[in-house]
Amino acid sequence: MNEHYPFVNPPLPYAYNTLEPFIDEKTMELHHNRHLQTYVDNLNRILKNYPEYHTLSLEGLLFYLDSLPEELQTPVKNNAGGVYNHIFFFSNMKNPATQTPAFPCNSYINTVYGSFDAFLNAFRAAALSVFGSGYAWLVMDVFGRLKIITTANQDTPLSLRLQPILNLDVWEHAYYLKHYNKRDAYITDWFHVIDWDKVSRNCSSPFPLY
Ligand code: MN3
Repeated sequence: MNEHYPFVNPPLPYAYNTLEPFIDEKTMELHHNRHLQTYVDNLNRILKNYPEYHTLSLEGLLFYLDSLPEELQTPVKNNAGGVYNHIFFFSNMKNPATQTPAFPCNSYINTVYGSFDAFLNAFRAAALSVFGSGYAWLVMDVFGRLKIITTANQDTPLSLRLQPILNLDVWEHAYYLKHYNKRDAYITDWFHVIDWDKVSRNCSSPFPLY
């Protein structure tokens, strides 16, 4: 994730069919091999003639979005965001997965939401509330407080100075082949493949200040 230009599409940390029957093989293949690949290719094309930014990481590009030349801001937001959000999403899934968070993540969640089930309900409601394309996120602010937010398109919490802990892609391409237009059924299936071991580590990792 800390690589810089030219960016590459890292292989998934599991096979395309690993998340079956919750998320189908064809969806994972198209999502990784076509959707994410397109964002990687576009980002490299956009940055090609700006060598001064070739040492910046994905996180750096997104964190410092406002400092980039104006003509780069929207294309970098969309495409570096598309790369970051997808790699993060793919890296937080596993099957079979640990179904509950570990300490201290579970304790943070209970403090804010009362219980793990209440957290899942709140996350589901947020994911259902995204109108059109975007993501639901669990993030941590600079004071270590957890929060559920939604973002449109390929916007990222990094640009809001928030640390990503967990995200769910609710663009239709993430679920349409298997779940058609039933986002709620997709969310229920996705709950089975959240890698809570990994997410719990995200809770404890330092804020990516650049
Ligand atoms: Mn997607």
